[in-house]
Amino acid sequence: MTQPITRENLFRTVEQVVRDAKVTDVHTHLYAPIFGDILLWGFDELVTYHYLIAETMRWVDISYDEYWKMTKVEQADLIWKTLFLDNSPYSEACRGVLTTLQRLGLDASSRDVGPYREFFAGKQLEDYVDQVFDVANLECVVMTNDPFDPKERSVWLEKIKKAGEKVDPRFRAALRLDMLLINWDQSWHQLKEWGFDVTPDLNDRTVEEVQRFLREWIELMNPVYMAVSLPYDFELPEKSARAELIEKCIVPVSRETNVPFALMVGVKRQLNPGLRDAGDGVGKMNIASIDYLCSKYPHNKFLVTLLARENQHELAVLARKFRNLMPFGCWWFLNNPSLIEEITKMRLELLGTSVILQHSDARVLDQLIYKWEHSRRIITQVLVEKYQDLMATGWVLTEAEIRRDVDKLMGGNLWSFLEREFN
Ligand code: HDL
Ligand code: ZN
Repeated sequence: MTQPITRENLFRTVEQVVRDAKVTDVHTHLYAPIFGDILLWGFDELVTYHYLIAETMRWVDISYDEYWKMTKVEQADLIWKTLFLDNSPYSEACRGVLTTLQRLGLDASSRDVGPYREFFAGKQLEDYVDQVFDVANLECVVMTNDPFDPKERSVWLEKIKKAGEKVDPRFRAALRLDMLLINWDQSWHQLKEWGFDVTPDLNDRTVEEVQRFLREWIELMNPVYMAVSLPYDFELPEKSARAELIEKCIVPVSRETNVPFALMVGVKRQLNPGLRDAGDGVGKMNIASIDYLCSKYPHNKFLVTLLARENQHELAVLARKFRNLMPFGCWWFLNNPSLIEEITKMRLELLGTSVILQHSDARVLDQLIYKWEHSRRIITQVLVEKYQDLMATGWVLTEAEIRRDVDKLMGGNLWSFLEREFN
């Protein structure tokens, strides 16, 4: 499609360009098939996604323990009946299951889970990964890799490091450091057991050894970034092990290795422990902590996503002040059409094309299909509105320019951010 862009063909052009854009999904909880059964996929995993557990437990009177004692199929049957049959499934997480089934060619109108389960039972994982990446039109996804997770750690050390097995290049690593940063009183013991000469107080030797730990995992994982999910009351500067580890270990190693530090801030951990992964809440964070990091470390690169809607405007404004700050995604409780639209409009108006609009946060492989289908629709609508505003001034648009903009917004800005030198 090379004809000039007109008001008549604008929507069709933008829709096609956004659909054609092969996405870099900057944050997921997916794993390459080499990691085995910690890669979740299939109907029962889709339906027992922790978002749907939270929504189901609002309706049923069984205890949380009774729920957790159920088999995965029993849990899925309970959720399907409660949220899909006894109520209309228009919550974003419910709707997502149906979008995925539909895009895989299944009949969402049948409401019969039997054929859905048969469809997935017939799937061979490696082929199915190809199918999902094709339907969702993805370039690659970034995993969440935790060196303190025994199952995952053994794959990195035994299969990848020792046996030299390769990770599917469509799955890029992210070195996740929650355990190191948030549970230092336990993680230092683990580091010591692994042969790092550390003590609980962060003396010079311990700082050196934590830096060595980071370098070794960066060497092994080749991560796109180092990441941590921090609570809403996270503050920097602060007198805490967490703050010292960030400033004395992560920030220097991040700059030395050009591996950005991704801060994901705003969770209120385990408001309801009985819900397990579904038990976390949200709180407004103090943006001054991000301001502190970006201004004190102008040569470092920070990727930031915040969980509270109330933090989104100040994050976009802060990104206008600091070119070493790259906001990304509409995270978790923000990953809903009404909020994606609001946040995307605000970001385009404040940051132009210098932002990474979305990530899926997918925990189940098949979710990539619906999370990107839904986000593409909203991003298309918002972009059309912005291009219409441009055309109203007499500005002339080309399809090539729209492709250029969209590629940046749908993940290309991550790769160019990695190339930047902030001297
Ligand atoms: O910390 C995170 O990366 C969050 O995304 C949590 O994993 C959360 O439970 C989640 O899956 N949100 O979508
Ligand atoms: Zn996540």
